[in-house]
Amino acid sequence: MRALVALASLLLLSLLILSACTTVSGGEEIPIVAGERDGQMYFEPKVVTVKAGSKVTFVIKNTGKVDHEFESIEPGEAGIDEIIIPPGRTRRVNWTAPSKPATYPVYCDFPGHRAAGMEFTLEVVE
Ligand SMILES: [Cu+2]
Repeated sequence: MRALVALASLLLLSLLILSACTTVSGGEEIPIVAGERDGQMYFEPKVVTVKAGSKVTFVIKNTGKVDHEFESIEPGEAGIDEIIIPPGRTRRVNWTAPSKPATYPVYCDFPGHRAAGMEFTLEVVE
Protein backbone atom coordinates (compact mmCIF):
# COMPACT_ATOMS: atom_id res chain seq x y z
CA MET A 1 0.00 0.00 0.00
CA ARG A 2 2.81 2.37 0.92
CA ALA A 3 4.50 1.60 -2.39
CA LEU A 4 1.28 2.39 -4.21
CA VAL A 5 1.01 5.78 -2.48
CA ALA A 6 4.63 6.51 -3.33
CA LEU A 7 3.99 5.54 -6.94
CA ALA A 8 0.88 7.73 -7.09
CA SER A 9 2.81 10.66 -5.61
CA LEU A 10 5.57 10.20 -8.14
CA LEU A 11 3.05 10.12 -10.96
CA LEU A 12 1.36 13.28 -9.68
CA LEU A 13 4.71 15.01 -9.33
CA SER A 14 5.75 14.16 -12.87
CA LEU A 15 2.39 15.39 -14.15
CA LEU A 16 2.95 18.69 -12.34
CA ILE A 17 6.43 19.00 -13.83
CA LEU A 18 5.10 18.21 -17.29
CA SER A 19 2.34 20.80 -17.09
CA ALA A 20 4.81 23.39 -15.76
CA CYS A 21 7.02 22.73 -18.78
CA THR A 22 4.08 23.21 -21.11
CA THR A 23 3.41 26.58 -19.52
CA VAL A 24 6.93 27.95 -19.97
CA SER A 25 7.57 26.59 -23.46
CA GLY A 26 5.91 29.59 -25.10
CA GLY A 27 2.86 29.64 -27.26
CA GLU A 28 1.83 29.24 -30.83
CA GLU A 29 4.79 28.56 -33.11
CA ILE A 30 5.34 31.04 -35.90
CA PRO A 31 7.69 29.76 -38.60
CA ILE A 32 9.99 32.37 -40.15
CA VAL A 33 12.44 31.77 -42.99
CA ALA A 34 15.59 33.85 -43.43
CA GLY A 35 17.75 33.76 -46.52
CA GLU A 36 19.16 35.35 -49.65
CA ARG A 37 17.87 35.25 -53.21
CA ASP A 38 18.59 37.20 -56.40
CA GLY A 39 20.85 39.72 -54.66
CA GLN A 40 18.21 40.36 -52.00
CA MET A 41 17.91 39.18 -48.43
CA TYR A 42 14.62 38.36 -46.79
CA PHE A 43 12.49 37.18 -43.95
CA GLU A 44 9.30 35.38 -44.85
CA PRO A 45 6.50 36.05 -44.28
CA LYS A 46 6.63 39.83 -44.70
CA VAL A 47 3.88 40.42 -42.14
CA VAL A 48 3.23 38.44 -38.95
CA THR A 49 0.08 39.13 -36.94
CA VAL A 50 -0.32 38.12 -33.29
CA LYS A 51 -3.02 38.77 -30.71
CA ALA A 52 -2.36 41.31 -27.98
CA GLY A 53 -1.06 39.64 -24.82
CA SER A 54 -0.43 36.29 -26.48
CA LYS A 55 2.68 34.18 -26.06
CA VAL A 56 4.31 33.08 -29.27
CA THR A 57 7.46 31.27 -30.29
CA PHE A 58 9.22 32.41 -33.45
CA VAL A 59 10.92 29.46 -35.10
CA ILE A 60 13.48 31.06 -37.41
CA LYS A 61 15.19 28.92 -40.02
CA ASN A 62 18.16 30.27 -41.95
CA THR A 63 18.05 28.65 -45.40
CA GLY A 64 20.75 30.98 -46.72
CA LYS A 65 24.54 30.79 -46.97
CA VAL A 66 25.53 33.49 -44.45
CA ASP A 67 24.73 34.31 -40.80
CA HIS A 68 21.59 36.29 -40.13
CA GLU A 69 20.17 38.03 -37.09
CA PHE A 70 16.68 38.33 -35.70
CA GLU A 71 15.96 41.32 -33.49
CA SER A 72 13.71 44.24 -32.61
CA ILE A 73 15.47 45.91 -29.72
CA GLU A 74 15.69 49.66 -30.36
CA PRO A 75 13.60 51.95 -28.11
CA GLY A 76 9.93 51.63 -29.03
CA GLU A 77 10.43 48.30 -30.78
CA ALA A 78 9.23 44.83 -29.82
CA GLY A 79 11.92 44.10 -27.21
CA ILE A 80 13.36 41.07 -28.99
CA ASP A 81 17.07 40.69 -28.23
CA GLU A 82 19.49 40.05 -31.04
CA ILE A 83 19.97 36.40 -31.86
CA ILE A 84 22.25 35.03 -34.58
CA ILE A 85 21.10 32.18 -36.81
CA PRO A 86 23.96 30.44 -38.65
CA PRO A 87 23.32 29.05 -42.16
CA GLY A 88 21.23 25.88 -42.13
CA ARG A 89 20.28 26.32 -38.47
CA THR A 90 17.02 27.08 -36.68
CA ARG A 91 16.61 29.23 -33.57
CA ARG A 92 13.57 29.61 -31.31
CA VAL A 93 12.58 32.90 -29.71
CA ASN A 94 9.79 33.17 -27.16
CA TRP A 95 7.98 36.48 -27.07
CA THR A 96 4.95 37.87 -25.30
CA ALA A 97 2.99 40.48 -27.23
CA PRO A 98 2.08 43.69 -25.41
CA SER A 99 -1.51 44.12 -24.24
CA LYS A 100 -2.22 46.90 -26.73
CA PRO A 101 -2.18 46.92 -30.54
CA ALA A 102 1.13 48.02 -32.05
CA THR A 103 3.34 47.53 -35.08
CA TYR A 104 7.05 46.75 -34.89
CA PRO A 105 9.86 46.13 -37.35
CA VAL A 106 11.83 42.91 -36.92
CA TYR A 107 15.08 42.84 -38.83
CA CYS A 108 18.61 41.57 -39.37
CA ASP A 109 21.12 44.17 -38.21
CA PHE A 110 24.21 42.87 -40.01
CA PRO A 111 25.64 45.64 -42.24
CA GLY A 112 23.62 45.96 -45.43
CA HIS A 113 21.15 43.15 -44.67
CA ARG A 114 18.20 45.28 -43.60
CA ALA A 115 18.74 47.57 -46.59
CA ALA A 116 18.76 44.46 -48.82
CA GLY A 117 15.26 43.60 -47.57
CA MET A 118 15.80 41.71 -44.31
CA GLU A 119 12.89 43.06 -42.36
CA PHE A 120 9.31 42.11 -41.65
CA THR A 121 6.39 43.75 -39.90
CA LEU A 122 5.16 42.37 -36.59
CA GLU A 123 1.56 43.44 -36.01
CA VAL A 124 -0.12 43.16 -32.63
CA VAL A 125 -3.90 43.26 -32.91
CA GLU A 126 -6.87 43.06 -30.50
CU1 LIG B 1 20.91 39.00 -42.40
